[in-house]
Amino acid sequence: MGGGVSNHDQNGNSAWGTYNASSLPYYAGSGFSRGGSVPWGSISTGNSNPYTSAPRSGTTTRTYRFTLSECDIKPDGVVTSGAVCVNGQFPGPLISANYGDSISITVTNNLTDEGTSMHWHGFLQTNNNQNDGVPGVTQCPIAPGQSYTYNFKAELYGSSWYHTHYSAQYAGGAVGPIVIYRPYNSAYDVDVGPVMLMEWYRNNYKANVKGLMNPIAKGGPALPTANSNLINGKMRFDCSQTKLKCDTASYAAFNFTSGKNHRLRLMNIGSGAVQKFSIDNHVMQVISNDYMPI
Ligand SMILES: [Cu+2]
Repeated sequence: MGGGVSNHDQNGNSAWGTYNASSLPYYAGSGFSRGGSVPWGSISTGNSNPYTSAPRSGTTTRTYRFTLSECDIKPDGVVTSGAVCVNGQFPGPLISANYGDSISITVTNNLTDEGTSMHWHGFLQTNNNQNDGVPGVTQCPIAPGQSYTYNFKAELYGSSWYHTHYSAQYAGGAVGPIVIYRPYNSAYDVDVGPVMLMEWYRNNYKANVKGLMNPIAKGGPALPTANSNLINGKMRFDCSQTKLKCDTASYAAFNFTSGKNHRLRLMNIGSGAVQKFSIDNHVMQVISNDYMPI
């Protein structure tokens, strides 16, 4: 049993799950107005096919730089080893764009002993396989010390996430949210932003992968058991239940305003677990699923 853990020790440079995480705007950039001129023009969920109607010209390129490296974090207050962070953050920074924008992301691999690649979950990458981020299939891994720039279009809209696609690096923390602003099919007052759910393993992801790859002759795959379930990278483990070094961690916190209608962008950023989500005494309405308005 120890003292409280600082936000930096718990999640590196990430502000997700703290009151410092600001709510999201209605669109990326300036020069627009809600209910007036919007980046996607006259496209609405009622008059368009989300798969084919992305604006084709006059859009902006959103540029990001990601560096992957090992990091010292304690998402649930218990010491871990071999975690991987994007820009020193867990969860990683937000990628956001307007529907139809171009996105350019340079990924630098600062790991010392593994390749990497980054996958943009849910995008179709039409005629753009080489930017899908699957090592051994659509690209060679990015070698340690090297960079690769991904270019793709925000061809769908809604909420999703990105993750490394090499080994199980993403079970160790190399994940983050994607938000593509879009025509809305339901009114809301406040965009609370990503609510990222993820199971967390005390064991290094390398040890878990080794267990999963165990040959049948040697007893077969050993399924790892998660130790905590995180919301925006945070949970408080009961320190009386472990002999490992453990400090009192913070729960995820969100800003809500009484009487307002809030949009939550739920993401399962875990590597294995199915998640259930509800809020006591509140009703939720599903308005979108996997980049598809409902
Ligand atoms: Cu994915």
